[in-house]
Amino acid sequence: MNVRTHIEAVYEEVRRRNPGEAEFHQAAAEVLDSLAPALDRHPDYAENGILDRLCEPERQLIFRVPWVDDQGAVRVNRGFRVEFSSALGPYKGGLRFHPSVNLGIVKFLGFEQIFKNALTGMAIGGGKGGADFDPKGRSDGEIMRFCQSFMTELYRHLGEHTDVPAGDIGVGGREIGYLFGQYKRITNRYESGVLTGKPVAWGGSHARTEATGYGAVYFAQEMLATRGDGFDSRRVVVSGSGNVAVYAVEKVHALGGRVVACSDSSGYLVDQDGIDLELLKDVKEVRRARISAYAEAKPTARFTARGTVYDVPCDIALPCATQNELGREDAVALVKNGVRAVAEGANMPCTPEAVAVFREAGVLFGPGKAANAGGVATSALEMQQNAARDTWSFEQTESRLATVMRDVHTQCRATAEAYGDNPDDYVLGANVAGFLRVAEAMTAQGVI
Ligand code: NDP
Ligand code: 2IT
Repeated sequence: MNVRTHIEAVYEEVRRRNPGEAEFHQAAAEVLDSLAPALDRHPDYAENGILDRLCEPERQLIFRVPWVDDQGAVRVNRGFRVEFSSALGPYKGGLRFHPSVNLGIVKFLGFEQIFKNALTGMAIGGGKGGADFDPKGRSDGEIMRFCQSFMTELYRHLGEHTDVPAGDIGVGGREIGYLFGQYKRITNRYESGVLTGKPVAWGGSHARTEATGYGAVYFAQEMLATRGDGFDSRRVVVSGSGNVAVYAVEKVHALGGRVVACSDSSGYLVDQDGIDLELLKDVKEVRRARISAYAEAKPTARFTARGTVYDVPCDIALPCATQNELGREDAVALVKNGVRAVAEGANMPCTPEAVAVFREAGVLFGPGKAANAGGVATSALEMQQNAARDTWSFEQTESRLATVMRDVHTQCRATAEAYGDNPDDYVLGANVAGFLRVAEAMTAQGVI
């Protein structure tokens, strides 16, 4: 079988079977484009239909989520859970609550999650879910009722050995708490390991809140170290100002760098003094306000509603908001301003055209499935602690996270070298290394 023809046929089937799901097509193309050298060396993978099976989720759930708002009006949202692959462990991946959520977006995220989770070396399969619910401006009571209704359907598909959700955009500790409470009530089981990202006070892991942002910075640090470089005294731009962004800022500052800009969907903020982390946390985590509130509180800061955060000159860029937020023009601006490294804290924030610009310019580029793997890796550490009814210290957990990120980085480079000709090709390295681990398990488990 000609490997390239096979890959092309699998991609055509993805497009035919999932019409209109642009983000899923994009994520599938990105992985499939890397896999020819792996299939060349393992002809049995094509014969066993590994790619054909990987591109079709094991199970896809779509359900109605009715709830009552504070005015007494009935609202209806659409809930999703795509259980993509259980080759390496229970389905694992976050829940996203955002008005843009649709099946194609959940599928792209679930597909990415398969390879990301494989890269961590842990026993977790891939899945993702969420709802087209907009939490902005909703009261705690409305959030609680929504989460309870969401879980009233989803609980029957979950379990610590079956499917273990966590947070993503719009889902943090508060939502995980409400979801867990409803799961417990319906099942009459205190099953700690059924959700991760729980508050530390009752079964959550230390360092899970920080893990994705910290991990992305560790990954960038490893990439920079290959060129004798680091964060010290470097100017950094972070997009977004949510969970991943805030803790990326925290770790950059701990390593001696200076984050000069961050953003949210309303615009971006420049503070050449360096982002004041306490103020940022107060605005985003405590007050749940817009980022412009930061500029109102700090005279050195400037808020801009137009343009993009990538216009701000920097040495290192960490996109931590959402998919396709960094396009070709942004990449050109970053390169023109001398960017040295880009690590994706978000899932697929850089468009393929932007990635091509970085590649041509020789900019170090860490794709999300490697660079943001620290979040799900620490979720797997939370599952380990729950299974053992144990609690590790912050230091112990963070040190395990740092080791995982170093290992992911080493694995990407080694695989890029073994299957291509450039160890800096982290895209090839991450895709092939993740794929090989999943493909081996699928082969051993037979055609299922
Ligand atoms: P949060 O909800 O905490 O923060 C999201 C941030 O991104 C906010 O600043 C938000 O701005 C901005 N944003 C979201 N959607 C858009 C949009 N359509 N346009 C512009 N800005 C947007 O989410 P997280 O920090 O958890 O997630 C950020 C990214 O990281 C996502 O891609 C997620 O999939 C990825 N990720 C998250 C992990 C985790 O552990 N949480 C793990 C690995 C990856 P606004 O408030 O204005 O909407
Ligand atoms: O994209 C991701 O890896 C996450 N949102 C975290 C998933 C998890 O299960 O911790």
